[in-house]
Amino acid sequence: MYDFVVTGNGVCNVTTFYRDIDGDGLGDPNESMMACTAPPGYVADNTDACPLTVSSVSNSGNCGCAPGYYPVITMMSGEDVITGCQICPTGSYCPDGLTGPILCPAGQYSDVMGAASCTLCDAGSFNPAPGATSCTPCPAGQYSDVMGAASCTLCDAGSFNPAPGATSCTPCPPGKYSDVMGAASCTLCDAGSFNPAPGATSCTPCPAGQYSDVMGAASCTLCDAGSFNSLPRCNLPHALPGRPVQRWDGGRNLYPLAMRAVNPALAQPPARLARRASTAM
Ligand SMILES: [Ca+2]
Repeated sequence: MYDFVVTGNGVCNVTTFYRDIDGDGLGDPNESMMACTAPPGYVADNTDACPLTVSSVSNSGNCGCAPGYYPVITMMSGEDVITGCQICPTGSYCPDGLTGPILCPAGQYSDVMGAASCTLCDAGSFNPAPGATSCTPCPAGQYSDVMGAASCTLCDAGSFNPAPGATSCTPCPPGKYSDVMGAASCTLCDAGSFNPAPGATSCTPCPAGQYSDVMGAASCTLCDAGSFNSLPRCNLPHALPGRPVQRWDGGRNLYPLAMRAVNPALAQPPARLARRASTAM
């Protein structure tokens, strides 16, 4: 646009000048004034798409830094102007080139510089605090079956998990149990008890007439005549005819059991005790 005006010095060509707040030589097309010569802070150019971002630090038309970077702000001509860009540090993200760095939230992490977003913790791992550069495997006895976990979950009673980084827990196998949450291993059933199914929180005492002489039994064994003097078994060798038959329940207790009543064969003492037995009778 050209106009002729009369000034104190004579006649000049008046043209339009555009404000260049960020000093990059490109003028803001939305902020102009007429003058004979460029006023301070104005230029003839009117192609600055980002008047508050120095053109050298931004992509064309991107009024800020690239994603993954955060701006360096400098006060120029009374305005905040982006004069530089810094790469986003690890543990943080810079989503839009204008804000940040923002700490990755709990359950996420960033292990690279220049991240525009954070990464969810894998299932089996967790991260309790913001700003993490990695996630931590769930400890033994715990698990995480989702991504982005801020904490892990204790294994239910009846299940266990022996190693870190688990995404699930495993039911205790038959013959074992777990009566607590967060177990890294299951406990063997005591001798004298059993547990037939996976996932148990307790074991069951062997019923009368049965026994278990090992720990970790999935089932009990029926008493028979041959077990009469075979320790530790159903009966003790001194369980002579006429005296109470005692049952061994794993070494914890001995208690009378009327075994002969249900199994007459047990009334026959072994040869080693036959004389005493016959004497007793
Ligand atoms: Ca400019």
